[in-house]
Amino acid sequence: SLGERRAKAEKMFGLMDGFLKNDPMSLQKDILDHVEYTVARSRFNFDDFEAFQALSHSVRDRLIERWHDTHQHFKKQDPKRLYFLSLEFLMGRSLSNSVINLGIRDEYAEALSQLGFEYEVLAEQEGDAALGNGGLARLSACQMDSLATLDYPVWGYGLRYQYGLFRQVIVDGYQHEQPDYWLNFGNPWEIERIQVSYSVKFYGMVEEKASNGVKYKVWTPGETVEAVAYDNPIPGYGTRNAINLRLWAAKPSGQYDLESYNTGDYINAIVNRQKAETISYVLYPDDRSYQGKELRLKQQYFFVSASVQDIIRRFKDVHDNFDEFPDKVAFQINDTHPSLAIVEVLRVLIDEECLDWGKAWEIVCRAFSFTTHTVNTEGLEKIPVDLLGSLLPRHLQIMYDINHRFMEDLKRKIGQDYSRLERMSIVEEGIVKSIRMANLSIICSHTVNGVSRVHFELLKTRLFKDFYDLWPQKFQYKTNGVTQRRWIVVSNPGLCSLISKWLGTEAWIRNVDLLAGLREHASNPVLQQEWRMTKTINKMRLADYIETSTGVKVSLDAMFDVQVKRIHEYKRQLLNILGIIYRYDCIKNMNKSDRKKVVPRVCIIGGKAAPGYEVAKKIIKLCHAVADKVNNDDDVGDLLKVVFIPDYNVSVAELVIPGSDLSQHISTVGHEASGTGSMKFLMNGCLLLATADGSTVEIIEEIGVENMFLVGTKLHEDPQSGDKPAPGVSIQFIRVVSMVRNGYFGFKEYFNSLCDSLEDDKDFYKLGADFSSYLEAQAMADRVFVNKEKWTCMSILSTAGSGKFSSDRTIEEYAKHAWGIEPCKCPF
Ligand code: H2P
Repeated sequence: SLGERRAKAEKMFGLMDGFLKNDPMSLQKDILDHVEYTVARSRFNFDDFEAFQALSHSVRDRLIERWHDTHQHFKKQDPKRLYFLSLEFLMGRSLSNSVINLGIRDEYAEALSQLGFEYEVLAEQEGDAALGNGGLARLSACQMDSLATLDYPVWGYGLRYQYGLFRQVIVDGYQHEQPDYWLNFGNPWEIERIQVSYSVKFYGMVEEKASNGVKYKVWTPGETVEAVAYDNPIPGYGTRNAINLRLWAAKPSGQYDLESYNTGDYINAIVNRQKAETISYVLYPDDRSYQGKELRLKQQYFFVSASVQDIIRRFKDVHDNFDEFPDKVAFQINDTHPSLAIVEVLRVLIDEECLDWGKAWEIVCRAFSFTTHTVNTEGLEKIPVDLLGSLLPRHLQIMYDINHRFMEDLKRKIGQDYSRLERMSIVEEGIVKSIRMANLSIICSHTVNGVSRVHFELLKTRLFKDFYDLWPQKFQYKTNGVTQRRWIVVSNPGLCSLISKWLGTEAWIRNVDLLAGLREHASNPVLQQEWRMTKTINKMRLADYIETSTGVKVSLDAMFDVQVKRIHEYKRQLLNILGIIYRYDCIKNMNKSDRKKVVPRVCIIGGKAAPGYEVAKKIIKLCHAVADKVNNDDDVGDLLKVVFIPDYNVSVAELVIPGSDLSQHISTVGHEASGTGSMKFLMNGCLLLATADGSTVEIIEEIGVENMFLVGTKLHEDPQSGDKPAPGVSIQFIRVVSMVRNGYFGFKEYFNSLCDSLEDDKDFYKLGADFSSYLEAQAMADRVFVNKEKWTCMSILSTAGSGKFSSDRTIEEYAKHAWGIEPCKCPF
């Protein structure tokens, strides 16, 4: 019985050492044990990488203790749990984050130094877990940190890609993609759970059967693949709670196809089975065009099916009917990528658990909450009906059933408004008949969330207007946030201690609103001095990195002006580069004495272009072409340097963000759903040069427009003012574009199409219209930068005003207004 097993376990616990100890002596012993037994190197002879491995295993042991206790506690309490489904998690490195959240960083640093190793050097050995593309994926990672810290009973679910986001290599200024086989050197942070596996079915056919006059559907699959769980403990900060991120890997199914083995083609039979593993091989490096890709759809269903089986199994462990399901289970779907989960739960409830449609439908509608991260209709996922019908025949039937009922209901409400009915239908007719995943998600979820207030307005008035008019109560927004643990405590230790010193407490690490307490000291010359000193140290770190990664030497006196994010036309890295050309041209045309007045700049750009996105790749090349010219021009020297940091990822961000003075977030108004990079810079006291787009509008409200450099549309104007006719294009704009066009930076032919796209009527992202205002904002930044007191004050006020943009706040809002979950804190 359970009681007996418990008593036995208690007794066995006495045989263990009890919980692991965290004094430096015990940590040393532990690290050496792992060197000897886990890494299997001699304790007399191991290098930095092996020391890092042993160190990670030692930290992992401590994580596992908390993680077990947390799950034991959740089991006992049986609270309503949240299941966070996302196809992307951009976790970055785990070591530093773990030791900080566990509260044992200093102890480890001391233990290592006694062994003759330096903690920072070992931490640098770790590669990034890059299982995602950009903002959406990093948001999931930040939210997991907050969920753990705030003690919520949560499970994250995703895919364990063998190849993460490609590595970006720059050759002659062009981007090349190389595979990121991140598991090559092992992954100490995951726990392989070979016994936790589920069969996932694909293809085949559906038959209708009847028993005792009741009709039911039977799906006989054509292919079965096994999903095996890999668990990744996520520790909270200042709590014993550690939650689980369960990632699925595909393995060939154990159900043998006797036929092919018996025909004697043993080798081929094995090779074919092995193909199953390809499902979880590779992350799609593009968030624009999954449309119609069979493998992508397979990935989606594979991850969803395994997760749903796991979740229902856990529920059934303690409940013998589904009445309480929506009171115990909340699903969060991160964009439409996991939205097949809705249909899968319906299918399991109806076909396997034999619930009737009405009951199953009610359960589903109470369980799912959906967040969209998109602004454009074109960005919404559609799956061709043919593809769905062949891969998931039963699911397609269920989607048609949902749609039929929805359409009938809608007709009763709105009458015969066929064009509206057509727009709201799950099924899109047309050359390629498709399923609209967003419509499906909205219809079946209790909450539809935007990621900033401006995004919410766009959802209501444009993207999902028809649905908003029907169900206004479903629509909400929770402005995105980022975790201050990763983005200040881990990545900017200098600033972290400075803040704690001036606030007299470390409590802000859990309650970030306390940062507002810095406001009263913003003009204090002592704090200002210390603040600048911290920045300089971070700039030194960054300057070293720039030199090793690009060969360019930069001056610490220059303003470090940074734009790092995925390369995309709407994010307008091109506007930045044209601004740099303008600056260069001005310097060239100045006499010597005027040059003395120029505020020196280092313009830093970083980010990856999706492999098939030609325009984005040209933008990267242009950046390099301009850098080549500028950096080798003796007239310019340290007044202007341009660097493109290759292979931008989370750990590079941890270095770049604390070391920047100014950061750019200049998307065309109405195009960025939220933006989260800006929040990380803000927390680190970097001034923003930004358009009033996405969450920047809310940042301005928090810090005041006078504490940043606004580009373009003013706050009081409608975010949709992007629709107004563009103001005239300036002479400066015409000049810089013609410099590129005429081959001033070389590669004339190659850049031709970029220049064409900037002509009046083709300038979709309004670079021409915003150029003058952009230059004004840049000039203003120069003027303020020379006034050190003013700049530092604005910088302190940026950090002080960043409290709202913690993912802790976002998660509290979701918990209260979307998921209905309560904290479940594991006793210490
Ligand atoms: C996306 C949006 C951002 C948003 C983020 C998280 C898809 O990320 O475009 O505006 O902040 O999701 O909600 P990104 O472009 O950075 O990859």
